[in-house]
Amino acid sequence: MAPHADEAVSVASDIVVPVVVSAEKLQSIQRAGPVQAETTEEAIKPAEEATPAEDVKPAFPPAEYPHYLPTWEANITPSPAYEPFAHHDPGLDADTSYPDLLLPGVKFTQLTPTIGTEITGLQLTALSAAGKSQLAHLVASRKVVAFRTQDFADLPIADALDYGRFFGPLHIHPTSGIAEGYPETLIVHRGAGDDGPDRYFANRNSTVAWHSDVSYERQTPAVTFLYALEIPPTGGDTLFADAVEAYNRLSPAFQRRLHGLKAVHSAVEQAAASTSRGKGIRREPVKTEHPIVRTHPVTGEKALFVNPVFTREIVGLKKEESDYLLKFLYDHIAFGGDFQARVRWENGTVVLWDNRVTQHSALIDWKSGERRHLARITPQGGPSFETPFEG
Ligand SMILES: O=C(O)CCC(=O)C(=O)O
Ligand SMILES: [Fe+2]
Repeated sequence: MAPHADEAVSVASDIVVPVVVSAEKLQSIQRAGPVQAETTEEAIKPAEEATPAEDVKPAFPPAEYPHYLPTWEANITPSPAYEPFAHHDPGLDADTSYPDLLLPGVKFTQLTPTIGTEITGLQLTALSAAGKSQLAHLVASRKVVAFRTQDFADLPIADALDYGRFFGPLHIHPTSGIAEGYPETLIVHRGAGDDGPDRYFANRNSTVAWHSDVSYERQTPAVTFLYALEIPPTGGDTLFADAVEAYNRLSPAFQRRLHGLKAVHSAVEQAAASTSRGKGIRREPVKTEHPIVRTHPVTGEKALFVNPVFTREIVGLKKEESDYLLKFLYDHIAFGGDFQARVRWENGTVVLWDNRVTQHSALIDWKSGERRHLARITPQGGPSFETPFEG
């Protein structure tokens, strides 16, 4: 499945630039499949474009949230991989009638039957601890929830991070751009006037890259926050797939076969891609085995947990068998328009998804040159686990 191109092409959530690497380096980073890096700014943005000053192009206004522009630390020394840690999912404590969410004036709109809810009339920043626990349960159940007209982006960054910490210890991305001084942020940014898509589409057909964030970690992200800072008038929606419904659509015979299988997820290629662009890494890359059918700790639902960005192989199968089965599962999720939701961003939108039971993809589909700028906060959950096939 690995492409045999002259370039390693990385897709980011916000901008796309082909990255030319040596054939030798290519071999070391190209086992992954069509997309080498997670959809993060650092994956494609040339280093010289990373500074706020150069981000201001004459025809476009400066960033509205300059303190959130992406930066990279100079000369970082990688920390050791994360050690295991205890995690109590706040969704376990929730009153599932959602009394703190379903308040007068609050409107819930279901985007599709199984995945996606849009909420208006409720400020996230007004929620008590009980409300946040209900939120964790709601996000696990509905998979992705979009809150409109929020004041979250205007909080001091330290306060936004404290909010996220309620849901789990915050992940520090090994390679992404961060808001200066805040390594627990991940910045998604396509600069104003950037022509990256034109260069990318010269060689590729689509920017779609389904993934679950940093699925190579032993304790992968749980409820994840992405909030709009500046959004183009049209374009740059985000696709989400319901990995529980993807599992449920399979025949019992196929489900049974998947149970007990584990797949390897790898950070190695993402780290190599960052190093090849002259940027350091914040943590040593890891490889982790996760069950292919993963049970959610709060809802008990089973989800398919393999993705083409980070999953490499199925443990115990020969290469052709593993490639064949993984390709089927990737295609099944990618083609599942009848278990996907598409979130349209607006200024003030905050989107929460549960990375254990969903996959998502950025879309780089606008060529008008407007800036697209978002920030992610990534609470981590407990280790993955599987519960037996029930028939
Ligand atoms: O830019 C987007 O729409 C999504 C980016 C992404 O994959 C992420 O923030 O995890
Ligand atoms: Fe992502």
